[in-house]
Amino acid sequence: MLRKLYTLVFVRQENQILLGMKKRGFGVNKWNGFGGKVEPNESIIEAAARELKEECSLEVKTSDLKNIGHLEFTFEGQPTLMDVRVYSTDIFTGKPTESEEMRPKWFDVEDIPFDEMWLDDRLWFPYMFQGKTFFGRFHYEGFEKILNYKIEELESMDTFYENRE
Ligand code: 6OG
Repeated sequence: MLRKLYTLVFVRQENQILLGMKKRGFGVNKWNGFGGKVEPNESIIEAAARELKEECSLEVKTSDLKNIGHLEFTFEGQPTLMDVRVYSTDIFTGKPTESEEMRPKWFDVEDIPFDEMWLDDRLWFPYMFQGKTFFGRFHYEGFEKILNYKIEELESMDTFYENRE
């Protein structure tokens, strides 16, 4: 199966999390973190910082991005696996600003708009909010139905990647 690498960044501030309403393309009309495809000439973490800046103008140092999770998405009948590296930070500069791709908005963590998000989010966000590192695998049929999935807490992201190689 062809694996494609993506990033997904969540910016935190006190009791809030920054989400963006996707205005076009994959996941349009859903709130999500900020991210996208890793380009051939950059590291995953550089891609994470670049996408955050492109999509909502916030700047982060790569050393302040914490890898908190690993998500894999497959879609029935499609040959590619989306390999999504999830990062979190509460250290950033700038003010969230709307871009052509995303409309950013702060949400209280008790008030996440799950009804307007990917179905998987309500399954793994609790791990993120409890400060756990996690692995999740989701197999979708279309975009609104999960046929099967697995989520587990990880001891650490480092041991997860060491054991996969
Ligand atoms: P662009 O197409 O904008 O990158 N992504 C998902 N995020 C969640 N929470 N659930 C999913 O369930 C997702 N599938 C993809 C990865 C797509 C962005 O959307 C994320 C990227 O940050 C299926 O370049």
